[in-house]
Amino acid sequence: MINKILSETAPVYGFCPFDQIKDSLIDCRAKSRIPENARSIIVMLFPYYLGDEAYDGSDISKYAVVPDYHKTVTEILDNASKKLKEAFPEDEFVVFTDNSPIPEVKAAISAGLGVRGLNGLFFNKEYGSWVFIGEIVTTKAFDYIEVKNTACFGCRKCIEACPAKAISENGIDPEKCLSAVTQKKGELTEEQKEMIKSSGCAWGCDICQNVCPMNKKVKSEPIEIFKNGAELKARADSDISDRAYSWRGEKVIKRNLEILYK
Ligand code: B12
Ligand code: SF4
Ligand code: SF4
Repeated sequence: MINKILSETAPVYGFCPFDQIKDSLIDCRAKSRIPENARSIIVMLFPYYLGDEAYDGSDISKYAVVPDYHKTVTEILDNASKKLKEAFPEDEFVVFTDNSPIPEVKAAISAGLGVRGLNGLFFNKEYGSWVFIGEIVTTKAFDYIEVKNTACFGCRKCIEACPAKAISENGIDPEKCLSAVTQKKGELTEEQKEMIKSSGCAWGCDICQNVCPMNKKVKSEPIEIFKNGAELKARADSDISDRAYSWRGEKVIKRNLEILYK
């Protein structure tokens, strides 16, 4: 029963014991939603890669081309959690994605779904890093698998290609990362503006993923909801509420577009 519900929800999923994550929870408001006596995290992957040709002429990163995953993935997870609650009324099932106290890269690795790259991201064997991670934290226990090797093969291509020099052997410096720069409010430095301009990307940054050998020959089989509604170019002229760049407000994406095109 549980596998039927989960396989209808995401093409890849696994179970991580909550105990393995409980000491590295991210401090955020969503933390209070974690159920008391949480025992497991059901980690699910939502592929969004549309194939390289699909991005010709795009001016935003791949994750922002598809409809905002915060909404779409949350809806999918809410639906699954309702079904799980019906099947197991005595248990709790709480849904998170991105805005989550769960360090999702770590949880996906602990669930045996893939490895961590030097660029800090999670890579699955079939889909590469082009997956959103979503999870259901539950009071239910599962059979867990033991996870051994979690590292990428360290070719350093991501370190060399990073325009912000944000990646080192110790992980990424979130302050320097261009993806974070594109999300910053207010005035940017000349150096930051130059970085956006030369990347050609008005929102996010895909450089350390584009160069990674683990992303070669991966499946371009996005989940159903991402097959429609792709928008290659950012816009700030109409309702952007279904776009991943909307959460910082219209001013930020407008500023970035001006940097790119003026
Ligand atoms: C904050 C955040 C950002 C910030 C900061 C990123 C960061 N790595 O700190 C910014 C805005 C820069 C960002 C950018 C991006 N993000 Co982001 N982000 C998050 C968020 C909300 C929290 C990450 C976090 O703070 N984790 C906690 C820290 C402590 O974990 P950590 O950095 O991995 O640190 C661990 C390890 O590095 C390790 N560690 C730390 N130091 C050291 C040192 C050594 C020596 C060793 C061995 C280990 C080690 O221990 C830490 C604890 O486990 C997650 C969602 C979530 N809830 O997890 C999404 C998430 C990681 N982001 C995501 C995405 C898609 C992106 C972008 C690709 C978007 C884009 N195209 O622009 C970029 C990629 C940038 C990059 N290379 O990481 C996805 C990643 C999916 C995947 N396949 O991995 C996530 C999981 C969201 C989701 N639900 O899908 N992000
Ligand atoms: S580019 Fe090389 S070092 Fe960087 S994440 Fe990919 S395999 Fe690891
Ligand atoms: S997302 Fe871009 S700026 Fe950030 S670490 Fe990767 S290559 Fe560097």
